[in-house]
Amino acid sequence: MPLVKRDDDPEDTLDELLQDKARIEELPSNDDDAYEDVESDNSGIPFPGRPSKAERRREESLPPWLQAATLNLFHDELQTTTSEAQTKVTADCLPLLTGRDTQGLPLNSHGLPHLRREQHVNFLHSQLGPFPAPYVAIDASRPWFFYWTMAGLSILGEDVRQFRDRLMETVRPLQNKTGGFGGGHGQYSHCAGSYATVLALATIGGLDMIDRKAMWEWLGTVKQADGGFRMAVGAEEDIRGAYCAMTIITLLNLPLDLPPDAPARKADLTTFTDRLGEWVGRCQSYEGGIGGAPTNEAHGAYAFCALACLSILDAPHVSIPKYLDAPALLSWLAARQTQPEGGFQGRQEKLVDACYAHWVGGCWDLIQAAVAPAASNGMNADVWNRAALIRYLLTCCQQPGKKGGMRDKPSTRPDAYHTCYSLAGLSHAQNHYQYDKAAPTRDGEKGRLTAAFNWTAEKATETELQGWRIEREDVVEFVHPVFVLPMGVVEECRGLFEGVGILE
Ligand code: FPP
Ligand code: K
Ligand code: ZN
Repeated sequence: MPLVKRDDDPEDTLDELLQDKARIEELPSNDDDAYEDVESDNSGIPFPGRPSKAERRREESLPPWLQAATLNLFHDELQTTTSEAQTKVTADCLPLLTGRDTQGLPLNSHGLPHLRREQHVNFLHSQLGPFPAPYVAIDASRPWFFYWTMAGLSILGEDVRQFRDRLMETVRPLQNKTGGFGGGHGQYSHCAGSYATVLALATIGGLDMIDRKAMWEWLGTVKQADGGFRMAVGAEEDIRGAYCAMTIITLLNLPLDLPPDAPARKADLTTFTDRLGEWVGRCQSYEGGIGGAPTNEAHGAYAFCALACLSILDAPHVSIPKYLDAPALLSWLAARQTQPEGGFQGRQEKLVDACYAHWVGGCWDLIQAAVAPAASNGMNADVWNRAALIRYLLTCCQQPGKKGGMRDKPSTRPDAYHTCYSLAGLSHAQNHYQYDKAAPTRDGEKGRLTAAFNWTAEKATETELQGWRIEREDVVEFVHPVFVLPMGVVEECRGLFEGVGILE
């Protein structure tokens, strides 16, 4: 952050600035009473927003233009709807982050709440339905509920195969004869509904109920001449479509060749991947982040779609720098972690939200594999704060009481979407994911995109867990960095249709 000088005193020279810098460096940073306020609140968690006495003394000894308030670290002098909303969120979060208010949750030895596994499992079970009448408004999102619940339960370590028959019966009417899945019975096929259904079916081992040939043909109707994908025939073309379509193609091992009748063939495209990387590249905005479509505002959810889509096309260190300004994206992503909350916001000047623990938090494995490959111990490359994200999720986003589930932020109610993506975000923060450049392709995989199958996962060390103030029992399962599924499920999918054409 640039140090903006606020008083317009022309007398201040570079010499003075340097003297102030020297003074700051001399100030005690670790004196004995630095944490006295923290000790008194008994949580053992360093306070992110409220300064200790020593910090206050240090702050007061600084020239006014270097003080936190001047630098807008804590408050914006200009009151706007945006700044008021931010102030309120910070006020809601601080007591939870610092352990002043533990919401009655059982705490670990560091003073952080334990992960409420059992309650979150129960909450996700409740999200399988039946639902009260107002849920009709999200009828078209039914496949998402299948995915969020199956993925969320899996990340918590539950065996979801118990839902196999029930889920297959439920999604059967959603599959259209012309290929793909709609959001509900009788609805047109849609990339989002198809993606969520394919992923949910994958978790329960139910992919063979899919008509792969029809899916391939339907996807051919949404591929566009400019390289991107529409969400449905005649619907918006955006980067969700690109990620969803490439995920479906890869997991189901559909041919990369466009079907003979695909409209994009008229523009001389012959495969699903033609012009796709270039189209994704066009979604990068002047901010460095990724918009939903070319010229749109950058948003974290779309950054994940872009990085994951490129990581399907090829190895991340090949495809990401090829189509994106990766350093600019890295820098944009790094600015999305909010303080003092510690979670991620979706875009500039907006509020922290737990779902971005995945949409932004899931970008790190992908982009770091491209531009900041980890040291051999795999732990030195982070440009984000894992401990802060973990603390935000455990303290601010777990619904207290019997109900369980996870929420966007303390002022909101838990839902299946935030529960799933909070848990996925927790998994990104608590575990290590590496792209294995040396991973071999297998016999029978010629012509298939295999890059996304080359990820390995590793648990954190005891020292890391200490540093993040969590205990082993609160660590969740691995999630695949590209497909957001259990690692084992992806491995199973890889083998399932290996060498199986679409006419069989
Ligand atoms: C803004 O909502 C949100 C967006 C512009 C994008 C949302 C998209 C996703 C979460 C997922 C897309 C990915 C797939 C695979 C379907 P807002 O203005 O309510 O939130 P904000 O204030 O946090 O930006
Ligand atoms: K939001
Ligand atoms: Zn959210």
